[in-house]
Amino acid sequence: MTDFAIRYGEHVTRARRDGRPVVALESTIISHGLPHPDNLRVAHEIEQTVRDQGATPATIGMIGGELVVGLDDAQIEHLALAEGVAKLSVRDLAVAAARRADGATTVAATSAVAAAAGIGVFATGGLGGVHREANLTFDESADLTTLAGTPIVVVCAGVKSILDVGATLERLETLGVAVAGYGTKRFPGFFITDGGFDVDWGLDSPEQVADVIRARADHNVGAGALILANPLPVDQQLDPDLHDRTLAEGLSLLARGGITGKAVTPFLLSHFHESTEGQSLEVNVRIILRNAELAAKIAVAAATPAT
Ligand code: PSU
Ligand code: MN
Repeated sequence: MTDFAIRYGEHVTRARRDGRPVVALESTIISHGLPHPDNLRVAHEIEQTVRDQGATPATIGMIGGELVVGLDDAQIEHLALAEGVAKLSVRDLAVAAARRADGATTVAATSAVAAAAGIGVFATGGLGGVHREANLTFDESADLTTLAGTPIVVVCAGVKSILDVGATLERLETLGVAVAGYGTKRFPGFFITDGGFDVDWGLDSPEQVADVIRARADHNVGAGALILANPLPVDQQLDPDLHDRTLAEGLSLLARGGITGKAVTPFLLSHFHESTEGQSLEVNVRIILRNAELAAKIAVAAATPAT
């Protein structure tokens, strides 16, 4: 008999047993989205932020082929610091397990695993989406198609501003993924507060989001995710001019370097972090921590019986 079953960290097993709120967290931001050594510190800060709100963090990733929901500190440190940690989307999970790989899970893989584990709320930084010039490269993140069939709330700051935001919103509509702004009906652009597009719905409190979760469960119609877009306050965003310059430069380096596929997102993020001398990194960390806090509040509200 083989056994590739999902493993649960002890803290997550206890929380599930007692019916306490759990928030899923991804590991690609740790291994591939943030530079060393900040990534390890931030990974712990994210978990602490979730705990401070009374929820249990379940960081998801793969260690030696074991798919783990609720990595412990040593496992998180390993994914943060080891060389050669794979970036795993959903399609990679079984192959990586069979090869006994170490891997970090993307939004797509983390949401799919979290939903399989019965976790309803997930916090990340920015969603993957349709890349600029996707009409030529066909580069659209598997985050989108996976979320079409995954009943989970993803708290994010919109899609990364390195993407084609308008095209991504169109694809989310086609794919049946719900989108709501948190406290706004403008869709944020990750590093920048306003991504330039309206959304149809605004939700204003963790309780309102918990009601959406309940309505979806009661209706039992459709299986798509809810993307809850939580913008940074304007005074905390990356300076929009600096943002636009850095992005233009990054995109031309990308073209010159012939960088494609799953290397694109990590390349652009690290270009931002280097060429803004850490300003974008600070913003990125702020985004993730704010989303972790909101996700934890939603998980707590969803675990509290509605009155
Ligand atoms: N958000 C961040 N930093 C990241 C990512 C999201 O703040 O590094 C990661 C997520 O794991 C997302 C992935 O799923 O980037 C998208 O990669 P791609 O475009 O190759 O699908
Ligand atoms: Mn891609």
